[in-house]
Amino acid sequence: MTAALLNELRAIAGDAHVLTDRDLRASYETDWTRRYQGRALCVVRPGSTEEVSRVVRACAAAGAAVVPQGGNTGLVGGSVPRGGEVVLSLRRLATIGDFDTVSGEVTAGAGVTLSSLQQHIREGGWAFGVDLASRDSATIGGMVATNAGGIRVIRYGAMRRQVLGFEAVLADGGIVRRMPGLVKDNTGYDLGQLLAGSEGTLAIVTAVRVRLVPQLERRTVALLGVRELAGALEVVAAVRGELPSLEAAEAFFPEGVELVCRHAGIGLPFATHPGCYVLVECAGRRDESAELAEVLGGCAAVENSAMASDAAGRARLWTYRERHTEAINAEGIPHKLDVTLPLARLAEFEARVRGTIAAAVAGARPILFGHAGDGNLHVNILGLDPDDDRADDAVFRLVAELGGSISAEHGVGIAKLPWIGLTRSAEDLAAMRAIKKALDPRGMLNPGVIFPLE
Ligand code: 2HG
Ligand code: ZN
Repeated sequence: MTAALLNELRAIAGDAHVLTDRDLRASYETDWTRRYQGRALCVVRPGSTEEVSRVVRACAAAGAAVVPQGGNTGLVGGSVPRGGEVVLSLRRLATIGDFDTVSGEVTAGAGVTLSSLQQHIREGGWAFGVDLASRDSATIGGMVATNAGGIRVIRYGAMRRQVLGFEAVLADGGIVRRMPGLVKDNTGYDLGQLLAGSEGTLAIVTAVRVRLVPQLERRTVALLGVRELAGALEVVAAVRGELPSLEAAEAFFPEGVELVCRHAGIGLPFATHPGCYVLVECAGRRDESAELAEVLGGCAAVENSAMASDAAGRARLWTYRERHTEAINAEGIPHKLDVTLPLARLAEFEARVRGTIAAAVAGARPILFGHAGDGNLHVNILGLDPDDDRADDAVFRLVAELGGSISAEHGVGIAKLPWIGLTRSAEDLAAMRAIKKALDPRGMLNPGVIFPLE
């Protein structure tokens, strides 16, 4: 059976695009954190939507489950096999087409990386509303499938807000196309929005039509030191209230800055650490540094500040935030808990979570950072065995107690399966299961993600 399926996949995608060799499979079988890995039956790399459809049909006929994969930058184990599935890589669907410079819309194949989309639309004077540190590898299809957020959500929303049209392959191989999509279209259910955040469990996104945003060249970044997160939130609220050009509002702490400085070989931003760092970026058609400086001048919480409007200076300040993930990974294999809280409870969460982790596992090393404007913190924990979930459990329970969600922008994957019931009711889960059953009755698409294996 396996040999017959492999031959069929070769006939569809070509010999060179069915990888069975262990070394060739390896990078598709381990996720970015290295915490999640599994063996694939093979990796297949179809070159068109029709080929994706034929691959899915062939797998369905052979009873082989499919794990769709984009840039494999996911952090919750949702893009790698659990054992014996066919990994369907969408990276070859990398065509960018039909760029409408009047309406500000473009069509991207699922395998287009974020950075290549950004470069492509730049010349037409447009930008993309979602940006994130893994831009060189993360793909548009994967970003829709996970409803990725990133650093500009405060202004433009997460991935689902960018989607106007989509094309996807269903579990039986059928193709649904709503292309190019319309800004207004209330003809029944919005399947594109349903697929955003479905993590490859309902259908395989093969292309999307996305809305673009104006390219705003005049940018100012301010890195500030405040005593504690509550002060950072005051600063963000003040800037948000005064300057609609606010595009990013990030928070991080000395523990992470220490790691970044060591890893990147750079000095501390200020002579001594403040209790909490906050980075804000404003972007517009004209320079707004004076306005930003005035708002910040009125914020009593600000103890240190550095501002930059030139590209090199802005990049230097962003380094302290953007290099957290890689600096942490260089230290060991972290547990990554991407959580979100009501803004009003975020400071309380931050004040309690380190103690919660220490009480759960002595010696665990938490590093917190995230998108302060969205109530989203990335609680990274080093010093834990991959399978030791005592700290994860304690953190998720605290999140639930404070009215938050166990996944903000990274998804459920397999990492958060045991805790989904903490922040979703039984009725809610039953409705989600009914949708899964309706679209993928045999459970062939990314089994074990969001819902446990049956
Ligand atoms: C970020 O905000 C990403 O940089 C990754 O969401 C977060 O590494 C993480 O935990
Ligand atoms: Zn993030």
